[in-house]
Amino acid sequence: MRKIVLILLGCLSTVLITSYTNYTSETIPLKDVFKGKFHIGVALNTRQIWGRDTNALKIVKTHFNSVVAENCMKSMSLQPREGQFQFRDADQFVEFAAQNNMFTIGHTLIWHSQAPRWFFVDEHGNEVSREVLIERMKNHITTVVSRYKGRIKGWDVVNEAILDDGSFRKSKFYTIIGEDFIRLAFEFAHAADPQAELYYNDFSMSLEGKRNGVVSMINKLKKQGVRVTGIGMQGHVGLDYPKISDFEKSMLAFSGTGAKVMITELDVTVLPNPRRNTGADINQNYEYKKAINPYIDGLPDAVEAKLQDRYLDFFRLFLKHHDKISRVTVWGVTDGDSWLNNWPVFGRKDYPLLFDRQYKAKPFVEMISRISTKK
Ligand code: 9MR
Repeated sequence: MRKIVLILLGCLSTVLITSYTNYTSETIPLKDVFKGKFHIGVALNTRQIWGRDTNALKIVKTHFNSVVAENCMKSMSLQPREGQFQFRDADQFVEFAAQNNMFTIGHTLIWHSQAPRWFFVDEHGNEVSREVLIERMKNHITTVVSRYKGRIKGWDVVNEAILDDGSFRKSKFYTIIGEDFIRLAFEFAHAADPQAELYYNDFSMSLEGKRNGVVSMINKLKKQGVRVTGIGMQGHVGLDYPKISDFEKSMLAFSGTGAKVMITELDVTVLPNPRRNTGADINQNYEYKKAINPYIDGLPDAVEAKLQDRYLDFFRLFLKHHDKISRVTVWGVTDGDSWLNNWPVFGRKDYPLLFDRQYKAKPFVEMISRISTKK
C-alpha cells in the first residue's frame, strides 16, 4: 500500500514539475510589464472557466489582469429560448474573474451572429414588429447586465454593426429596428448598470471605410447623449495585413471621438488565406486542402520570425499610444485554443497567439516585455 502511495506521489510530482516547467516562462508577467499603461486580457473557453485546463489557468493568473468569455455570454448561449436564461457558464466565468481580481468584460450583448432565431420571429415564424424586437432586446440586455452589475466592468454592447465600406450591416436588428437599435442597446445597458463601461466592437477596423463609418456612428451617438465609453478594435490580423500605419490611423481616429480605444480580440494568423480574407466574418468557410494547411509539423523559422516581428510591431504601436489605449486582449490562451484552427477552413493548424500548444511562452513574449520597459 505504502509503495503504491509513494509511486503515486512520485507520478504526481513529475506531473507537477513537468507542467511547471512548461507553463512558466522566464519572462516578467505581462500584467506587470504593462502596469500603469493598459490592461492585458485574454479570452477564456469553458474548459478554462471550469478549471479543467489547469496549465492554461496558470498562464492566465500569471500574465493577465483582464478576462472575457470567448463564447458563453453570447445571446444564443444565455437565452437559447425566450425567457429561459442559462447562466451556468457565465456565472462561473464571473466567479473565476472575481476570485482572481480580473477586470471583467462581458461579450457580447447585441450581435447579429449567434443570436437565436426566436429573437426575430413570432410563434408562427413571422418576423416580429419593431416594438417587439426592441422589447426583446431590452429584456435580454437588462436581465444580463443587471445580473452582473458591478462585477462585469465593461460590456461589448454592440458587435459588428458596420460593414467594411462604412455602411450599416443589414442585420435583422437593423432591418427591423433601423440604426436606432444601436442607441437603444447602449441606453438599456447604461440603465441596467450606470457604472459599467460600454463598448462598440468590430473587426477590420483599419479599413478606411469602416474607420469612417464607425467614427461617424460614434459621433452621432455622442450628440444624442449616448454613453459609449470605448471602441474595440478586434485585431484579427495576419502577417501582412493590415498595415501598421492604417491600424494606427484608426486608433487615432477612434480616440479622437473621445472614446477609449481597446484591442479586444488580438491574434495573428500565419496561414494562407483562401480568399485574401481579412475579416472575422464567421459565416465564411472554405474547403480543406493540404496546401492551405502547410505547418502541421511545426512553424518554420522564417515564418516564426515574421510572426515575432508582427507581434513586436503591434506592441510597439500599442505602447506608443498607451495613453489612448485601456486594454489589449488576446483571443485565446494557447495556439491550440484558437478559433483560427477552424476558420475560415476547418481543421488546420495555426500559431496565432502568445503561448504555444505546450503552454510555453513564445520567445517574443520576453521581447515584448523588453521593448515595453525600454524608455
Ligand atoms: O472564437 C469564437 C469561436 O469559438 C466561435 O465559434 C465564434 C462564433 O460564436 O465566435 C468566435 O469569436 C468571435 C467573437 O465572438 C466576435 N468577433 C469575431 C470572433 C472570431 O470569430
